[in-house]
Amino acid sequence: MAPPPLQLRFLQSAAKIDQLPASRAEVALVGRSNVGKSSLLNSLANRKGLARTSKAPGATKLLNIFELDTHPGSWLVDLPGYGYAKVSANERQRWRHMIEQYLTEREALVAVLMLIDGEIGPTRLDIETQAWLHHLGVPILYVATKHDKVKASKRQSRKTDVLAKLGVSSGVSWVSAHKGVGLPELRARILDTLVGDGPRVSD
Ligand SMILES: Nc1nc2c(ncn2[C@@H]2O[C@H](COP(=O)(O)OP(=O)(O)OP(=O)(O)O)[C@@H](O)[C@H]2O)c(=O)[nH]1
Ligand SMILES: [Mg+2]
Repeated sequence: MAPPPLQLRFLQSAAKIDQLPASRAEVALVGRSNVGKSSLLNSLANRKGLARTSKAPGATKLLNIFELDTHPGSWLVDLPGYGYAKVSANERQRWRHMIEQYLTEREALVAVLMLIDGEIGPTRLDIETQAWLHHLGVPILYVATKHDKVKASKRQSRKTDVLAKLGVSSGVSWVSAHKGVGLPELRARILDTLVGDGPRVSD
């Protein structure tokens, strides 16, 4: 049976990991600014205003923690995006440090959801981030967003292209936060990772 929307509750925001309480397990949303991280989090919970979203990149500025009400201590963590050129160099550096510190030092991190813009495909920065996550040894669950923006006639070739660029043969969840595509499967994958048998990563 498909799992219902995740019962997520906003717990707190933080600029540094030492401001966070201990948790049992965490999955973080990682990806370019504007790729749809916060929108996806909202649609996983089926609650529009839970995480702040915006047409303009740079909506998420802190580590934002959401706890599964059904499993206290199990978190989804919404991170700021990377690659946003229009903020000051200082601010960009600060975000980068915050994301890197979180991903390298947070012990309860069990996997990341790495979001790729389905309309654009993996960018050079996405591939660099992927390599860095591999280097850190963090399991990656791939998600391609904005399925609704890819024309039906292009979907098959785009799916093949995304797999090829990521260098995997399967394991990319295609979703649309706006149309609800792919959400039940992704919820199941996340629950497995956070409270079940561990991450179902691609090869
Ligand atoms: N068409 C379509 N647009 C989407 C989808 N998901 C997100 N968007 C749009 O993409 C824009 C960015 O969404 P956010 O969820 O704020 O992106 P983000 O990755 O959290 O961005 P930062 O917080 O800046 O890192 C918004 O205008 C969303 O409405 C989707 O599935 N389909
Ligand atoms: Mg965001």
